[in-house]
Amino acid sequence: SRKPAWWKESVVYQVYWRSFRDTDGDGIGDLKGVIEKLDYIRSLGVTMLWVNPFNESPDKDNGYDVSDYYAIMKKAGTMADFDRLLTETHARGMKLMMDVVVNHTSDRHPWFIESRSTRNNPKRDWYIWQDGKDGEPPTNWRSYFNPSCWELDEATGQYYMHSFATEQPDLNWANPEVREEIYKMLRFWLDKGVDGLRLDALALLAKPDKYADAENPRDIRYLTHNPGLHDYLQEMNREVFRHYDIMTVGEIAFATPETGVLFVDEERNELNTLFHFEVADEMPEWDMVRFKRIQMLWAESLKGRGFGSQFLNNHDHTRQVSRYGNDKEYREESAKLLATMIHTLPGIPYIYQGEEIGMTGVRYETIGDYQDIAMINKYVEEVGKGGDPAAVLRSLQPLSRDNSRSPMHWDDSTNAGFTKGTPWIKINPNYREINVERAEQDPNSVLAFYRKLIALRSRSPVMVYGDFTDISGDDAHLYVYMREYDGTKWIVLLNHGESPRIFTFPEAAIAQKTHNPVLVLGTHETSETWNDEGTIELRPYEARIYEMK
Ligand code: TEU
Repeated sequence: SRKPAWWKESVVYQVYWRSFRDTDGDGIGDLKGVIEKLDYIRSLGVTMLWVNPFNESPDKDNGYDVSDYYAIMKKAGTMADFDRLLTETHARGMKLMMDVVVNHTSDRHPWFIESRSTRNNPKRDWYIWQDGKDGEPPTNWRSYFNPSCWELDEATGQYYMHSFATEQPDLNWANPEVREEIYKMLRFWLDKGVDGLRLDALALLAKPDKYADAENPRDIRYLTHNPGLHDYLQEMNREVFRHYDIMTVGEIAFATPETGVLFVDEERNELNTLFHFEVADEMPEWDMVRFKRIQMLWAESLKGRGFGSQFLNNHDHTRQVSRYGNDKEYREESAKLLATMIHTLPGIPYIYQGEEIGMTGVRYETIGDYQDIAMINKYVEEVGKGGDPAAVLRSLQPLSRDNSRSPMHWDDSTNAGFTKGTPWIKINPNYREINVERAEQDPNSVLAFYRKLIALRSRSPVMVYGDFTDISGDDAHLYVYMREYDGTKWIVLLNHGESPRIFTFPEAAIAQKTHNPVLVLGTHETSETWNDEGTIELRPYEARIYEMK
């Protein structure tokens, strides 16, 4: 995995277009809005945009329910807008990554409409249909968004499977016609010049080989990593990926260091990179010791074999400064510290829109203000079981996907400069304080820091290809590691916490400064390094990167 490749050097900026910039006043962002802001995105120094799904869709799950893979959602714009977005992105030296949803379609997709029409329709087998068991669903499996992944189709008397919402029936990947149709669709977009694919919910493509009850239905791992999955990915690579100079990243739920490497091992010809969720899904709040262990195990397992990703938030996960930093007294400091960490750990860094100005999670007052289908379904389920509505709402707020879906803050004008209409989802009231315009005027802003960090990567191969060694052990707040590549040696020091802390280097050689440490970048002004005893004091949420000259 040391072999240089452009995609390994990527810094990706995720654009949740419906919440980015609205140009036509309907309250929903659009592709024209993304085009309008391309110079801003370019100014960050990122190399690639990941744009969330914009295919035609009834929009039950914000575009993750596609009804026409060859058309643009009307809310997003037209095919001409898309073509211009691609050209304009390329004209600025950046690449475009599309988000493709191939595990399921919308229930309004013509394939599904045909499939459900009669039991002997030629497309019946394009989805997963099963008979019920004694008037009950075929199995006790849950879906991500509902108590059951099975929905009875009254007309034909069978159940179809949906791993997500009822309106998102799962495709049957065991059927070669389905696979060929998906490959054809991918080629259509790649032939247009799309440079990358973010492949949604990939771990779910292969279904369990037996339709039998799960022992613990709440742990939905059984929906993922089933036999046949890697055959599909190798076929997809053979049929599509390898014929284009692209970057592929798979969303692989429940990937572990042992199973994850199988998706990205360069010898296996499946995907370039993956997202795993050991942090975003499985670490509810900051846990430094656990985080270090996760990083170390992934670094060990990917070393020399494949490439991973680094992210702490996206459109499904609460904003990182609120969840993993301190969005009150240390909002700017902790936003910078988390950024330093994500950009200096091994793997491709992802920035979710608004993260670069330290946007925080939202708290809407009523369930009616929330739009996230996952949250709303969970609310209905819990209240239905007798939960107190106010308590249920409170329990769902911290991790609601809407935390990161509230619109981007451009300036302090009405609706944060996002729209002249009524926004589809409420704006976070703190936009007057946290917005791009204001950040642009402050040389010490989070935004200015992101620009420095990203520029640093473009001239520092050590950030991309460097070996990684954690030298901080199990310290619960300090994270200190080395990156080394081709004679360049870096030491990154991070103090994740609200009090000053002293770090003592374990290794005598480093402590004795056999090299001269030069500060490459830091979150705070400083002229000191470590002293002769090999100790160094870091302020709350301070991060420093040293090069050993
Ligand atoms: O998410 C899939 C998914 O499994 C997430 O719900 C989960 O939180 C996690 O990140 C993976 O373990 C994708 C999309 O990102 C999400 O927005 C869609 O709702 C979902 O697929 C269905 O298409």
